[in-house]
Amino acid sequence: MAGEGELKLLSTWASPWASRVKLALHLKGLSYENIEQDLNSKSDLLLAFNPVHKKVPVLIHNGKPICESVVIIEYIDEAYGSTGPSLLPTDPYERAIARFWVDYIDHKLVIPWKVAFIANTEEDKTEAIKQILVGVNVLEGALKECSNGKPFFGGDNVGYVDIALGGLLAFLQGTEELCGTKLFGTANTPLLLAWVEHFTALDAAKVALPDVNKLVVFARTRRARIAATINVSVKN
Ligand SMILES: N[C@@H](CCC(=O)N[C@@H](CS)C(=O)NCC(=O)O)C(=O)O
Repeated sequence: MAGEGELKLLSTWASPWASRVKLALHLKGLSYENIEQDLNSKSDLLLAFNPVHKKVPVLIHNGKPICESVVIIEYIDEAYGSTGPSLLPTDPYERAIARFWVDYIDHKLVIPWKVAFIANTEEDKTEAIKQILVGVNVLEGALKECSNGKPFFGGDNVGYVDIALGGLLAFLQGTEELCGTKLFGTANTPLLLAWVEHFTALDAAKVALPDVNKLVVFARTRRARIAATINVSVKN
């Protein structure tokens, strides 16, 4: 059967993409072996199982690798269809809508977030933050539409969009410290603010998400390293 057998996850504790997969695995009630990776010195296992991108997360199911967080979540949902709750809606139209919002999160939140995080001019940073805030406001509207007054994008239960956004949550919560802007507020995003409370209270979130303060320290160190690399390559 597709959903039987051994699950291993190549991940790092700070990776929001790996957090997505951990959330999906916990929500489905699946046990797995987590194999923490050192991205500064990539393991033979990671290079062998994700030779194209050489990135985490990689889920290894009965010895076969699956890469890319959203592909992995959909795989888990399909391969373990009869185990735990469904993560994607069963209705094709609702599935398409959920996929649309996950794509929106990856393009309209994540891309400008990365720019704001490493921007070396105030102008670039301000523009990127403006784009993130537009994205957050659009997501507030999406939550209103998708949730029908329930706590999650998936309604009463956590679904695909919740997992995709939830994996990023520790980074989004650290945005004020890392980029100088608070993303969720009572005035502009009351629904997302309530969503954060509901989401962080889940057992799966407690297990899968990193500590925000630890993540902020880690991200600052990483940013300093990226800045040093850029300076070196500019000088060369
Ligand atoms: N689109 C990928 C992103 C994965 C990703 O960027 N992983 C980072 C860790 S957060 C990584 O492994 N980076 C290693 C590298 O870039 O060499 C996904 O959704 O899984």
